[in-house]
Amino acid sequence: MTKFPTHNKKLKDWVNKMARLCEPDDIVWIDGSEAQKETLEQEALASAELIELNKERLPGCFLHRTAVDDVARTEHLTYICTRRKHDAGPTNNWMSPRQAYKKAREIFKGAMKARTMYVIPFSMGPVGSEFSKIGVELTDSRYVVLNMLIMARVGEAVLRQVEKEDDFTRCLHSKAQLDINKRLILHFPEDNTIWSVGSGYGGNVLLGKKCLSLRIASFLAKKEGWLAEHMLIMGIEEPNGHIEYIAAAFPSACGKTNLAMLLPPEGLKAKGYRIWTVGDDIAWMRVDSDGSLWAVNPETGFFGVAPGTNSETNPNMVETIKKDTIFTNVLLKPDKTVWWEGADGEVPAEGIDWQGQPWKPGMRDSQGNTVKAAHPNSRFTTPIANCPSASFRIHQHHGVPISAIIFGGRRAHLTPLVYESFNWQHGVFLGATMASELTAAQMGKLGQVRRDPMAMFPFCGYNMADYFRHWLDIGKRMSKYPKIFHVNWFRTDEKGKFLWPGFCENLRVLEWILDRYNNKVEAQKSPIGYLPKSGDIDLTGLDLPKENLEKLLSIDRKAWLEELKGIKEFFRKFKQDLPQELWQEFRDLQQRLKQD
Ligand code: GTP
Ligand code: SPV
Ligand code: MN
Repeated sequence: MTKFPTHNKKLKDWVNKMARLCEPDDIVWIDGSEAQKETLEQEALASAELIELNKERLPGCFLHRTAVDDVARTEHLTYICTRRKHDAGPTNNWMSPRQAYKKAREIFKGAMKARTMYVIPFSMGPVGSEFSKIGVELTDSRYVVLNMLIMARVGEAVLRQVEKEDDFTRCLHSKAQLDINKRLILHFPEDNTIWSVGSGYGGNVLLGKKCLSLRIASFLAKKEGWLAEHMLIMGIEEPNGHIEYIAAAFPSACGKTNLAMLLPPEGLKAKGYRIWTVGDDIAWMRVDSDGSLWAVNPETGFFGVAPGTNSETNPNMVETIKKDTIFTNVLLKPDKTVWWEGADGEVPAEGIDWQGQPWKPGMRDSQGNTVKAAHPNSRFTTPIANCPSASFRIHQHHGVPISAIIFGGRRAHLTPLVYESFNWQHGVFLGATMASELTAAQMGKLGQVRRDPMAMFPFCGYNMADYFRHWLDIGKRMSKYPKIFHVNWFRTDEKGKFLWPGFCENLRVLEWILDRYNNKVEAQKSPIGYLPKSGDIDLTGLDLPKENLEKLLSIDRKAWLEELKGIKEFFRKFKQDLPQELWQEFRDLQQRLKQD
């Protein structure tokens, strides 16, 4: 066995213990060096975990294919393992820690035989910032190591931090047999521990991301008085140089990445806005001594959705992924570049699809369905540092002050393009009652509407009723509130066509949001919140039929009263735990909808 590069007893004991369980042939400590990364890449090419891409056109880029039943987060195999079931709440799968460890131990036992166990010390957030959390992930997957090197701060400096803090989140991962029947994603918030086995898919195995930075972090955040959220963070620079920061929670594959790095649309160019990307998936926020809310992005990379990414929808991302990027489950072209549905350029005449099979456009499977070149949840892992809009404040320990919080979902009907909450408590109600149509980001029924409070349904590490209470409490601790808004880019007309062009045009809505924050425009009161007055969303240069905007901002009272039934059913799941304030908001909304 290799030498330990640390004297920390907790860490050494734990690594030894896990190695006895998993029985790897060897243990390698990841030091964050370029040389070690290159060695791992070479080994991954030799073992066929990675395929090298065109060195001239995609320098430093690789392709990886997962098992066909391992392409998205498996929420039904994801558990919160607290001693009391009640602490996991009605929205989480629960297992007792004793049973969970026992079940998983059987799968982990000897799982790393003939493999190397990598020890990855990582920091979520700048190393040493009081905002940051340290984790150590043990894994038998080089793909995981190489992804973690992009997504988190990894290496020596982190080890020194572990020694200083004498504490870290214990993250154990093994591919084991990649058997979906022996797959478990287990969280033990009370032990600061994560065990993931039987998967090789991003959200299940890059344990710093959803598992630590959302599920474990949300639990810690509740205890320590801050917020861990599924949110993008972006800065909007006005022509005078002033930058206003916003955070937005949209469910998986609902447009966080696109919004976080948009380029101003043609019609607004004259106004001279510039967008700065702080993060596209996770925000850690706390109330600072100035009484306002400050946010950091704990990650250093993007794990973005490939399909639909092109120079029109997301030019900054197209630029970012030209180098140092790992592509997962996309099409391999004969010239060793990659392609996906909705990518730039012509549809390739042939290639190797995400399942490793020869592919041609228009191919059909045995059931007559079109064979996709890339999996709908195919992704790329790429460093934020390569993004042209990367904010200069990414590494600042303090983060950025937040002026507005935006909640949003994918709703074909009902919710308007944008509306503003009456106050913080009403804003929390908007977040708590969010709903969205399911996407390919998790295994399950596409398109089905489910309630997804604050886009955290799959990621809250404790009872969501307590989470709502925590949001209400945070509001009481601030003297300068961000305003809370709700947006929906996905409303459709009778023919199912999107009413709003979306993507870069969304800046027009952000502009209204900031104008509201800065008291520059009035708004129109409606039963559900404040709506923009006609003319207050700048549509310069946009060819949007007038009736579209009317439809986008219309409120169908009957449909809203119907929606209340779904909300009531959802709230009732929390029994007496649901904060009374939210029932009050519910009754007030009901009354407003029935009035006038
Ligand atoms: P996760 O990484 O899964 O947490 O999701 P995300 O919210 O970052 O998702 P992403 O931005 O990658 O969303 C991708 C999907 O949203 C693609 O299908 C895009 O085409 C679609 N999308 C993004 N913005 C818009 C928009 O403004 N309008 C419409 N209609 N679609 C959009
Ligand atoms: C999501 O599904 O919300 C993601 C991708 O951001 S994953 O990390 O796979 O969960
Ligand atoms: Mn996400």
